[in-house]
Amino acid sequence: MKIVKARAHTNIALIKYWGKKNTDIIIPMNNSFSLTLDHFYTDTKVTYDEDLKKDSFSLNGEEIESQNVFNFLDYVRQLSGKNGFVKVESINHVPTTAGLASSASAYAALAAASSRAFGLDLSRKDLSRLARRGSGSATRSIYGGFTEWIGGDNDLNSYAKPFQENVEWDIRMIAAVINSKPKKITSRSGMQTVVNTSPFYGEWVKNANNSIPLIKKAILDKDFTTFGEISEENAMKMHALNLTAHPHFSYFEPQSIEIMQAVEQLRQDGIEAYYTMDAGPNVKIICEGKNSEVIQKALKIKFPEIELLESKPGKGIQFLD
Ligand code: FM0
Repeated sequence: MKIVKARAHTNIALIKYWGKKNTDIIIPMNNSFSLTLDHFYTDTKVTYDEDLKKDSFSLNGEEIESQNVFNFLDYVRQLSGKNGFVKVESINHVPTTAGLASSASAYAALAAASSRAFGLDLSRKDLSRLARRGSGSATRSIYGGFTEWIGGDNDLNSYAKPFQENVEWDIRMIAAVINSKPKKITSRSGMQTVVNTSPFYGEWVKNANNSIPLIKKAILDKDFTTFGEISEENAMKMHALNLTAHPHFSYFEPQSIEIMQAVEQLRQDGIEAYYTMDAGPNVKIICEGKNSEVIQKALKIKFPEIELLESKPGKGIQFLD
């Protein structure tokens, strides 16, 4: 019997991954770039036990029959050359109301804990390749701080690379949690619809790839204006793409737009803040630590009902005792 526990944090993409060239092993169309966050994480315990008759998976104490998780475990078993089964117990420390993507931290933690439980000792690069097969964004959650996913074109050359693991810059991300129940289009299906039908998809790929050296330079220069503008513009391009798909769709809710406008107003008032959005209605605000409080106060006055969750840069994968 072998028990391994691992913790992985979520990440927020500043240059988004939005489309695959290989949907089986998850090879993305473009490189992406993210910041790992400290506030949201998944702890996963994997028990390898020769006496188990099949794999099992529980999330926050509830048994879940997830074919994606079981397929992932089959792959790890095959890599390890072993025949035994595992019991997987995950706890998501992502506030349930947040509606934030948790597949990134989930598959990064599962890759780390399950591979070690099956007796494998993978490098971080190989853990990143493994996590990628569970969910694309998980590729980047192996590392802390600023991370790039080199898209590549096959299983061997598609993995994340740390750009700056220990971020010395006081960057914050404030998630503005909107309480709505919009029709859910998963990132998995949304991005594929876009790849298959948007006439502008090729331009997106070029633009996203070109933005990565620019955002890296802004980070090295600690040029927050350029950093924020590149992030915000990339997010808006991704969301614009969704409107050009067939069938077209959008993750914007009325309140998402109101919050983005409030951030623009803050900028006009001289307080620097930028926004980004993923495959859901919540708005994530990027700012420097010195402005975080005033931004949160301003948003609380305008939108007293929304929840604000602040994160700082977070760590990469950790094995727990
Ligand atoms: O994180 O189909 O990883 O780069 O969050 O599981 O590979 O859930 F804004 C969207 C993440 C997409 C951008 O997609 O998809 C990003 C997004 P999967 P994911």
